Amino acid sequence: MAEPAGYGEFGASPPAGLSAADAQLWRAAVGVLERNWEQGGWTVPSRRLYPHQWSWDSAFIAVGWARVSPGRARQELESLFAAQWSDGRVPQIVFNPATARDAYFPGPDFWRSRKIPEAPELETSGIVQPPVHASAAWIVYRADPGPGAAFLRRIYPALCAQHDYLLRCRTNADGMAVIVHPWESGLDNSPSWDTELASVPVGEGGPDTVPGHRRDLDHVNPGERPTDLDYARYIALVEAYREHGYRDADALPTHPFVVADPLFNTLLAWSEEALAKIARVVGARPRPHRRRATQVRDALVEHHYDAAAGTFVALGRDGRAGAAHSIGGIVPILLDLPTPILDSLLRNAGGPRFALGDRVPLPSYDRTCPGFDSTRYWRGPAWVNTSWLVLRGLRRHGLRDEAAMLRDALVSAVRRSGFREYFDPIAGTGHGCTDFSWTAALTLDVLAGADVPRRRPRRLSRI
Ligand code: 2M8
Repeated sequence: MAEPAGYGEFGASPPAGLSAADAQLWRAAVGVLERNWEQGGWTVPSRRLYPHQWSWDSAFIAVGWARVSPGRARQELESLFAAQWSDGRVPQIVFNPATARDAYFPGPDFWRSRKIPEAPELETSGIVQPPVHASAAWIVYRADPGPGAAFLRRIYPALCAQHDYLLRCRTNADGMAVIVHPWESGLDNSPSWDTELASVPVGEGGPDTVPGHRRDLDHVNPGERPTDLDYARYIALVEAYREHGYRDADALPTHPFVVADPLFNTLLAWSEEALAKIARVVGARPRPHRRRATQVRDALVEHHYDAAAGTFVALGRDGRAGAAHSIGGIVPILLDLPTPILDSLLRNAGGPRFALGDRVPLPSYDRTCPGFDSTRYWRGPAWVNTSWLVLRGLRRHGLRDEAAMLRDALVSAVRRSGFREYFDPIAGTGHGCTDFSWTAALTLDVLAGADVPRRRPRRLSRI
């Protein structure tokens, strides 16, 4: 399915017009992607901490490759979709057969995908990640429309199958896609999941016993990772889902964690919008995609907007709201929203909670909340991917000044601290692993100037 690499169509040289410092940053970012590229046609998020292919990482990474080598960008996405299950799900992890089976925990022996009839030949995990892939595919196409059109024709059916799976097997009564594991959110230990996770029964060894060796702790300071109790629950949730052969119809009625998440659904709606544009290129019908994008957006606004908090919140199965003021509540700015909601999101982003305008990108969690932890993973640190999504949203709404501030914050955090996995949103220091692929990839996109608003689009006053 994948075409030859074709590396270097655009070359590693920075685009004209960058300052000397930005040009240097550009070359360094390309160097990270180069070092993390695997011969099979995809990029590891990090050589040691994440030595396999991750689903939404590949989408962000493809956006970066598109600036340097659209051939590699296309390969990145196509190699991921080569591991799509026959039911349409795109797995969170595709295990690299050339990597030691115990290099990452939980690895292929834990997931046991070979036992699942719907799973592909390559071993994978059995859960998904946020569906940002169609949006990435569109960006990749736009970078190189010539060969990009054939790429879109190849990947369009797989992208549709990915979305159909979510809408067929994972949609709740509100019309929102649900996640069955915090790992599916991409924001693994966000305080948004604390309430739902608290009721997940843990294994026989006791609440803090992880049945396996946590490889992550060999590479990163434990104070910057989820706790053992979190991991005990993560493992228990996979076991509960795996027991049902990862079949949603069987698992979901009793599954202990079923959550509708604003970030996941925003990316679903955004990607449906992208599918509408892709459909036009490949000669398919855009309207069903536009309709779905609107339906998901409307459900999000109707059921997940917390007017008192001025942000979007996750909801558990019985409607219990997760903690407000996660970055996931601001990411819906990517969509067309009623003006009062857009204004509230901006107030939140610009106020003390998220401090847009500071020298660092947006924190993953409210800086003013007692649960905020500036260095522990998704409980506070600033991540480049979520800030990039907000940046795209600011650009969509023509918010030039805010977009410029966030762009500068992103670039200066990386310039100061390197291509780290995440950053302390107050001190600006880098944390987690080094040479992290999506940090490098999205820095390339930002440096290339995609954040400059081109037009002032219509704002919806009501839906
Ligand atoms: C992190 O998640 C993985 C599990 O998927 C882990 O902690 O081992 C998250 O940051 C996730 O969003 C990301 O896709 C993954 C790989 O970068 O790492």
